Amino acid sequence: MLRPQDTPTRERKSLNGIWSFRLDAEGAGRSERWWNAPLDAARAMPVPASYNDIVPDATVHDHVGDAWYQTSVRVPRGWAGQRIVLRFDSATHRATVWVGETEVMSHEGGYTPFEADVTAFAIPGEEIRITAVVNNELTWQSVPPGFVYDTPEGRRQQYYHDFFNYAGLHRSVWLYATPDVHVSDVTVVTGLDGSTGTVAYAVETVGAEGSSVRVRLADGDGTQVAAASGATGTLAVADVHPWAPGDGYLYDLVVEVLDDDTVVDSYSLPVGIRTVEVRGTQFLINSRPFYFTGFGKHEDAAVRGKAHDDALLVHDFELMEWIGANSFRTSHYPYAEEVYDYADRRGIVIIDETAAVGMNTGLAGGIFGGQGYTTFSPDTVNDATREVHAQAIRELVARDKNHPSVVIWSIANEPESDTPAARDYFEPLFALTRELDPTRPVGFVNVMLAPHGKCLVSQFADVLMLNRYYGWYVNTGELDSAEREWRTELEAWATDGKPIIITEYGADTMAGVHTVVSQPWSEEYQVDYLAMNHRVFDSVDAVVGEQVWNFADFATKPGVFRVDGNKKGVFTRDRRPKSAAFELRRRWTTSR
Ligand code: GCB
Repeated sequence: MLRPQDTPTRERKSLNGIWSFRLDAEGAGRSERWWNAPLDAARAMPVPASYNDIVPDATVHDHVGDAWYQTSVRVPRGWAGQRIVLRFDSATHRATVWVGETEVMSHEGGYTPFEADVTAFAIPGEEIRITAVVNNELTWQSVPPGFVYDTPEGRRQQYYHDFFNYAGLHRSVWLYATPDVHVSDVTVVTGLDGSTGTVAYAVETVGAEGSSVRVRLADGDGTQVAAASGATGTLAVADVHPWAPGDGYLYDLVVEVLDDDTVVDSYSLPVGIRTVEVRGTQFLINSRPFYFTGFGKHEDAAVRGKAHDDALLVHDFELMEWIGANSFRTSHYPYAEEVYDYADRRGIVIIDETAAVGMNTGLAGGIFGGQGYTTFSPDTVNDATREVHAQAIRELVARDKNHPSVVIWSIANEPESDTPAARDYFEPLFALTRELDPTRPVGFVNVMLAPHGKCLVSQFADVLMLNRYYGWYVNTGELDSAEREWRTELEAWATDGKPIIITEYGADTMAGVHTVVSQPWSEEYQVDYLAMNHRVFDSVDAVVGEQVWNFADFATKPGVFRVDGNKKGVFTRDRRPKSAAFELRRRWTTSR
């Protein structure tokens, strides 16, 4: 799905700002048709933002159910005769939207965009009321899964992932206009052949019968380097400047629909020309071995929760550059599109993940309250869940397929993967992902409970991605035995002959806690823990990357294992460095 743009033929209007907002735990709004009038008893709510931390009130913070958002906007009068589209960059975890009294769309899944043609209701020059009901309930058929249960004190929600279930309108909302005849999708696949780059393109259009398509590729200085006619084709770029890690060089592909010589629609796509390949145990970008350094991150910050924020985006990328990180994983859901655009420009490499996290009741078992559920069963994660998961993969690939920064699709984080049911669940999802995008390696993130020899899902992956906590959740405080056991397991994985990326290793650390004898939770222990891991990685050739868990401390639900959230950050939640930051910087900025 193409992002809204301002081009010679297109215009967009941001609907960000302060909206009216009302919680609806009883679900009365749907039967009382709250969209039909200005929201009663509404309070102010910023968009984009998670609503949870905006108001100092537990009923907002811990709300389970519907939440209503409403705003009014005047449709630009210059849009007469245009096709007008209403687009939500995300609504977590699902939403239904009305324009005036008409329902225009519903969407399942909290981290990908959705839109509707609202031309019929959006009269240029007139005001329209936009109402969205956003629901944050997790079920066994949502991605991520969870369940809601009743208590005498009200409804509660249980989920198996380790971050707070922030909800609301986390990203921008747009009204935009395109011509009736318009470009509806563009796909590019790039290649390198010596000093020549190739850009295979495919353009989809709507209403363009009798029109023609023209594409023009310009370099970073705006000089045209290639052009072609037709909806599909391949452009050749002599003396190509490839996109590469640390060198986010982008060309600009302008796609035009022409009626004779008149440009009817115009869309512009940044294109980075690069290749990605798995060869043996190597991960190659532009045919050169690439070693991932960086983090698993979260979209998470004080007050705004999971909302996209340009200031944090740029700050985080500056910190990543400072520390020598060349990559990150969008743990554990697709991030805002602004993040990928910026990663393209900065030459930062992304492992792009779906929101399929916490599909593992074993992880939350025992004292965490797994409550005896089996992960895969007709009553829990089942065929219907898999269809929702498949749709999440389709939407992820459709949204992010053109980003040079995205080099791996991660279809799940730490699902149960040591049972035949898990194998049967995942095999078709790997096939689907490869069918949607044959150009990028596909993987999933393996959990410690499914070590080498037990995991039945890693056989389908191009790249092995492992989360391991030797020295933290096991061998706690005992880095010597942790090192020995970790090395033994990693050497076993290396026999699979695939590249291995350690997608998580980390130790909770309270900033400011220091111990002379290195102890868990101290800054010294985090440093020693990372150093131990690095000795293990450096002794196994198949390891092609290390991403520390986590870039920064982040919010979780309360729990006896969490002190004001997860403290495995190398930076605090407000981005102050712990001692480990300086150690990582030493390792990652000295050339390997
Ligand atoms: C994991 C999960 C991550 C958690 C982390 C932890 O394995 O993938 O979401 O936050 O462990 O800190 O326990």
